[in-house]
Amino acid sequence: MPTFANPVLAGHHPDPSICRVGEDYYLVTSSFAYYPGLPVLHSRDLVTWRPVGHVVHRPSQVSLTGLDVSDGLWAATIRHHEGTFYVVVTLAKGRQGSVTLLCTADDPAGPWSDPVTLEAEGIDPSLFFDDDGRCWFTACRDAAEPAVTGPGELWMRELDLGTMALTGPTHILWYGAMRGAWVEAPHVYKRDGVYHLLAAEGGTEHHHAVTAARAETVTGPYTTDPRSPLLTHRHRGAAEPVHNVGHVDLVDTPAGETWAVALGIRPVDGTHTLGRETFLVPVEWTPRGPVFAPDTGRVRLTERVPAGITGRGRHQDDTVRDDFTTPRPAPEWAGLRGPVDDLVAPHPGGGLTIRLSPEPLTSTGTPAFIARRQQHVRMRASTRLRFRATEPTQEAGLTVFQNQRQHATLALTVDAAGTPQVVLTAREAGAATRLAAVPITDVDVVLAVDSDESAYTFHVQDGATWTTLGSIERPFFSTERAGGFVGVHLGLYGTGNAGEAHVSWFEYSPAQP
Ligand code: 6LW
Repeated sequence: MPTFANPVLAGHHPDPSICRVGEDYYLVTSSFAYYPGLPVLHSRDLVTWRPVGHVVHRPSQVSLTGLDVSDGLWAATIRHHEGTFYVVVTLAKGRQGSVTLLCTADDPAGPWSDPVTLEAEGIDPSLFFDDDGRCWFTACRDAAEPAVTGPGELWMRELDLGTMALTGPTHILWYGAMRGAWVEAPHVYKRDGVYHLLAAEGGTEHHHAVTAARAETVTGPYTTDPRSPLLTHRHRGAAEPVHNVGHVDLVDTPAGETWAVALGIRPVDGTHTLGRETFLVPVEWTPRGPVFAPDTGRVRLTERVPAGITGRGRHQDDTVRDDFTTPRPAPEWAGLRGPVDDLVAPHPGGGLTIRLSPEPLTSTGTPAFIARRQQHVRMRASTRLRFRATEPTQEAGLTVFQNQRQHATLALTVDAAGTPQVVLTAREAGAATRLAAVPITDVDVVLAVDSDESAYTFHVQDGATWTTLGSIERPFFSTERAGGFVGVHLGLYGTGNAGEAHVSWFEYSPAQP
């Protein structure tokens, strides 16, 4: 039987939401303070995905300035109805929902509309289009009476598609199956005349789980599916390769199957650095409701392919070399909190120019920085960089970036006497530790970082000579250590009052297992 490898979207791709139009699948994931925001990916087979655009691609749509990397755009839902794509999303501040936004587009590659602000509290908004054309908005929020109902509640209001505003009464749908934990990530589906409400409970960490309720009428009353949780790895031991499974969205295929996209992580010795990733899980509808992974009850690293497609390798396991020959960096690259077009721009002759900015990586502004996800624990990221600093405050280089408080830099700069050098620095919670500095003879060098299960190791090639500056243990960059919701990114950056750095190429190379 042909198989595919999970996760189908490796590295930081949390909170997946999916819809299908004909033979085309579209998926969005959370992007937090990265900009452009809310990547939209396209697939014909559910296994191989290609980025096609972003929902947030103009700074006038959303301001992310001042936000922690793990705030910003959380847990969007994408739906298609009568020729229009709809995305609802939370803008989070201080780890709480602040505003709920709705954007629309005729083409999921964009352009997307300016957002409409919905009068909705809480997080994890979703839309359900019923057979009669009415649209129902759901989200989760703090429960009014947590001592009675548990901490969270799922609620619903109608969305008037003419005025793009919520209308009519608020319906409280459900408090979850487990009650002890917040209930979130609601999505409603209709099957054989029954409304199925799926949710996530237990939090996005080890206790994450998919639970369900059902109703005869869209607004309820909803009764708990007694099989809940329907999908979880909370009961699995440390040897289980995939953990934190939950936050699903369902899609029906033209071949008559149903599949779920789910969030999960791949920890190594109890910590994870790649972030929350997107896995694909088969679903079978039974009279009792959806059954996830009917053969095993588990999200597996190797799964049978959806009916109607042939097995294939993941192109995300290929080496990617970027010479920056397109007018803009490829959609895999993102900056922080706003456009960096003025700061980081492909050079007409190829390569990338980084105009140094005084905004440091430690700020909550928009530094001269672009990054792509780390998608494999074992990999090498390398870049050829030319930069002549005139003072030690000017630096350009490669960064292993978890967030503005937790990252490492391998920087080309000068010492106080003006001698070019490469410096390795680790930053954690505001404290910078200079781990190594090596003088170099040429200001055109290759900077490289290798990672594996134990560490990230940093190197420079100066002329024909490779020098290893040092290693930082892998858990330093983990979510367990740094907190938050994002995975490690590999970035190119330049900090300082003046100067330009030139990147000839960047290469990301997964090590073959
Ligand atoms: C997301 C929510 C969650 O909105 O984390 O804990 C939030 N669970 O479902 C950010 O990804």
